[in-house]
Amino acid sequence: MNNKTALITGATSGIGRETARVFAKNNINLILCGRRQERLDKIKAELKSQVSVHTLNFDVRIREDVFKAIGSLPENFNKIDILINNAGNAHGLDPIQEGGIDDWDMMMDINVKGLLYVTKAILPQMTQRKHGHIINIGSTAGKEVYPDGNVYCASKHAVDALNQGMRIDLNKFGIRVGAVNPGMVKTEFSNVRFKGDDQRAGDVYKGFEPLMPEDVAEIIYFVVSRPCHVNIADLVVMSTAQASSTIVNKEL
Ligand code: NDP
Ligand code: 8X3
Repeated sequence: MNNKTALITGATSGIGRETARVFAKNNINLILCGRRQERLDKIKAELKSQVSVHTLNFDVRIREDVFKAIGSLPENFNKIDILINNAGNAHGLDPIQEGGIDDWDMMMDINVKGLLYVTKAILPQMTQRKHGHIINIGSTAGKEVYPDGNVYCASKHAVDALNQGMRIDLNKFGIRVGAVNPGMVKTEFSNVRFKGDDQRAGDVYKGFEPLMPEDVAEIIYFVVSRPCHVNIADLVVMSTAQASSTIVNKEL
């Protein structure tokens, strides 16, 4: 994987940050994106002795900022081989009749439109070079719908559809497109979903062994390190204790 460059959105936490660490260990140069500058600085300081690291601070919801940030990449970072569309989150867990419209806007704007903006900004150099690998981080919530998950599940079903659509449209350029769809992973995901109610967030992962972000990062590296003729198109991974969005064995 020497001399490859990956851009990871949502690299300041959870799955994105662990993916950055695993990629660095495997000599993949990094463009790390997020909104929390102090976290970007910290992860850059941690990894820069292993690989070249560039950070970009932008909100994936703000179209102009996405294009400006990606357009600002210096020469040595502007050929992106791997795009990890990871930035995303859930806001709230409410029945549809009680859901907050601001929460809905955030999920659709970040998980769907943000992913599209970043992809659109990066694709020209991939299509021109007829080269690239895009990994869309979906979710088991993009494969099934669970009670009160309505809009988050819709946003991840949209990622599932876009993953298929991108793969079809980019096929003629030889660009690989695939999704990694995790079940429950212990990250800041639930802290964000429950708006800083850390007790409620912690309870989500109590009584069973959930996936850790490292587990997903290792899988993402496996996917991107396959030979060029191999494209893992769609991968679902859950902890052993989890059988579906709502069935979790707490007696293992
Ligand atoms: P975290 O909350 O730990 O990380 C989310 C990342 O997304 C952060 O780095 C955050 O960075 C970034 N992000 C959020 N909003 C924006 C925004 N508007 N603009 C730019 N970056 C943003 O959660 P996870 O690591 O768990 O989530 C990563 C992905 O994995 C998401 O797409 C999530 O839906 C998906 N996923 C998570 C699962 C889980 O159970 N944890 C299971 C299945 C899928 P910053 O705040 O610095 O901008
Ligand atoms: C995150 C997994 O089950 O909390 O996408 O929606 S779940």
